[in-house]
Amino acid sequence: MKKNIYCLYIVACLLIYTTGIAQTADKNATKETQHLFANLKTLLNKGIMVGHQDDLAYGVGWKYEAGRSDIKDVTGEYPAVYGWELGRLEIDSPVNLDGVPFDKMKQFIKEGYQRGGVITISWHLNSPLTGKPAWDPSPGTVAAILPGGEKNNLYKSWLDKVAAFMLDLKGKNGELIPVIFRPFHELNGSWFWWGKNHCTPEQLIQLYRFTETYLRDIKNVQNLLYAYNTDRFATKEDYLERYPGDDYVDVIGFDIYQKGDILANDKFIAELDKSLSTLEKIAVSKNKIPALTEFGYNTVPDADWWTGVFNKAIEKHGIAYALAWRNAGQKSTNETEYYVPYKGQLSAEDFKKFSELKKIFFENKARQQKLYGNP
Ligand code: BMA
Repeated sequence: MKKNIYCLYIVACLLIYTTGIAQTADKNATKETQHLFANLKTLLNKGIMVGHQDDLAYGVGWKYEAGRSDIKDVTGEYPAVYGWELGRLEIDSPVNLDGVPFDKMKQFIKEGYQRGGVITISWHLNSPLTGKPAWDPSPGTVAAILPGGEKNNLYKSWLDKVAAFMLDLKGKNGELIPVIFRPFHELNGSWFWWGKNHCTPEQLIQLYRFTETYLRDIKNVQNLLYAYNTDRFATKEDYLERYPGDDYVDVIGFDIYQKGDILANDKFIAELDKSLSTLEKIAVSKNKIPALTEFGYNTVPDADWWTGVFNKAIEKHGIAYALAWRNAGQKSTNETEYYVPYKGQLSAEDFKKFSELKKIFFENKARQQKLYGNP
């Protein structure tokens, strides 16, 4: 009898192993990081967390007011997910490319984590070849920073700075704060130097793997989940063209923005819905976490956009989160940019309604999930 029970135990272990109970890409990830990964998977059956880029730093018409957030002004709650951006950390600038001081950013990250929220970080790094911004598509940049390339050492020195930043994010008990890092985002577009027309799929894959291996195994950064992040895409094959492999990825996502007239609402719903279905299928087959890594409709010019358009597209789906892009407000270029309403904005009431939907999670419901606790 004892022998049978023992055999059953072995079979169960083998089954768990072969059916691939998911593991983080970093096998030595910290306990909290592994918990976050497991808990995000469970969350897929419960709700969708809403996030916002730079939420605590500024909003439309304000900057650095302690405790303020456009999302909180409208809904009474902070977002569940906080997006931050490292562009210009690599050149030792004290502020990022959107003017956010890195020391303040670290503090905001701690606050968000302490509230039970999730942190995700993007990196619009300059071109290591030309020193110009990420949008400089000078040919050969990716080739130059790969091992053997003339700028590989420079690129490694930039990764050293990213590593130091990540390792400086600590919670109350000294534990490292888990971060969903999404390098080389929108990699199937051609507006960044790492984009589709500026390198081969093999080069991008090599770069992604090099970056991750360097941070993880050379710099011992163990608090990262890695996101593979395209822009809008047509098919599964299109989506996976530059995928670095299951061993390198935890979260899979894409970025999508509604543009133009509200007459295009139906078209946007259809595209987002279809793309999310494809993403979910890929996530199930690969045991990864699907997420909408960036979204928005600039200046939200539709009073019912949140419940009438956005929620219609996402409600049937099991994604961990959706991150709205930043509320820059009036920019120095005179353009206006914001993706969530501020108090009194046309779509503010509808955003509040959206925040009260059962399946939509802001700060309070996210905290109840205890995303960093033992699953
Ligand atoms: C873009 C815009 C820019 C910003 C960049 C990086 O989408 O918001 O104003 O500099 O992202 O955050």
